[in-house]
Amino acid sequence: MINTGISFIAFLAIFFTFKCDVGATNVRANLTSQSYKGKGIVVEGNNCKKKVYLCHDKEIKTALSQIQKSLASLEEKISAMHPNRRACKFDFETGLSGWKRTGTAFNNQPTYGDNPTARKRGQPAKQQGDWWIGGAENRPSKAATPGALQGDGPQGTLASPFFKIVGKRISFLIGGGCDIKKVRAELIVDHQVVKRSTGSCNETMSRKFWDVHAFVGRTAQVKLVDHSSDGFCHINFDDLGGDISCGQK
Ligand SMILES: [Ca+2]
Repeated sequence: MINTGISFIAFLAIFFTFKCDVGATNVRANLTSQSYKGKGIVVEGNNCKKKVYLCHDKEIKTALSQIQKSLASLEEKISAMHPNRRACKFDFETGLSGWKRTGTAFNNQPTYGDNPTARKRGQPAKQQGDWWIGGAENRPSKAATPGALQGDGPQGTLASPFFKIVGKRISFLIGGGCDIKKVRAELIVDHQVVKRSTGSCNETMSRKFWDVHAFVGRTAQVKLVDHSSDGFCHINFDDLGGDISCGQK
């Protein structure tokens, strides 16, 4: 979208340099709602001391039509470059959807509903939707006993499908344990762990973000790790999304 935005601005500048002929090599065009309703578009060039109104409504409509066509063409070119890629997120509302387990810690996932509240834990999951990863929970279906636990004993990992990093930020909900050496979420790029997060020793999940601008264009995956049976050693997780796309390994 950044490139699209830059192209949009560049096109706008070039168009009004030609169309409005203000004699400036670098022209900045400001589009405001007042401009649309009023006399036209305010064009302010490097050599201009004052803002001037040069375009009437018909020219504005023509300009917008050409801009829209240009953007549509640009979007088609971007799509053609990446025919199999699509924006994606992982929220567990339809199951694990390609996530792969090792060990037994995640055998009962995803968890249905706010299971901690169902057993009066006093720490609501605050999950997205109905389904989430509750590392200590044992409610893998709507029919299962509300509030049931598997506890901290089982260990294992749960790895996401591969995705492509396409922007600067990945976001997710995380909760559960707080010893990052034992329980955590990892971002893995080219078989290397490049980011890690854990909970705050509370079942309630909160939104966290990873700055991934250094990995744009790289293939990655998220792995949930539970390497301990100690107290509060489980990880809660949900709603992984942000600047990622799926469909290509
Ligand atoms: Ca969810």
